[in-house]
Amino acid sequence: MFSKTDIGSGKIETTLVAMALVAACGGGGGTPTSPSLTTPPNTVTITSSGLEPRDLRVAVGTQTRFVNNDTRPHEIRSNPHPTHGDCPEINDLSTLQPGQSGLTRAFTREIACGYHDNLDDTNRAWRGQIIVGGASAISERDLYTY
Ligand SMILES: [Cu+2]
Repeated sequence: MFSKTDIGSGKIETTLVAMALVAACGGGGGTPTSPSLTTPPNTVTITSSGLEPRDLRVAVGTQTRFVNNDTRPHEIRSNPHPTHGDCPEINDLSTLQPGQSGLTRAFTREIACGYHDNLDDTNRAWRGQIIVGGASAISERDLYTY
């Protein structure tokens, strides 16, 4: 007897796994460079190297908490220095000692509020903005020069 050699009968079944690669783009229509709206509690953390985040977008009617995690005091005040008139809501913050935190007053209108550290007002590390509602953000150049 002879055995039939099974040549070529091995059927290679290739399973194709369709990898559905979801594109990373969200498809939203927002401005890519604009910070997204955060939900309360809105917090800016002051660190030894700067503000986190520097640009914070918040909803109308909300307050923002500043937490001083640096080793020196900071006095956050509204731009422009030294009159501090743009956003008085920010000026309610007391001088924050290391480890302290404080709240702004609630922001009641759509506005971009630039601020700085009144104890070190020329230092870019302490210049940031709170963008309320749909207001346009302050450009980096304007934020640093006001
Ligand atoms: Cu000032």
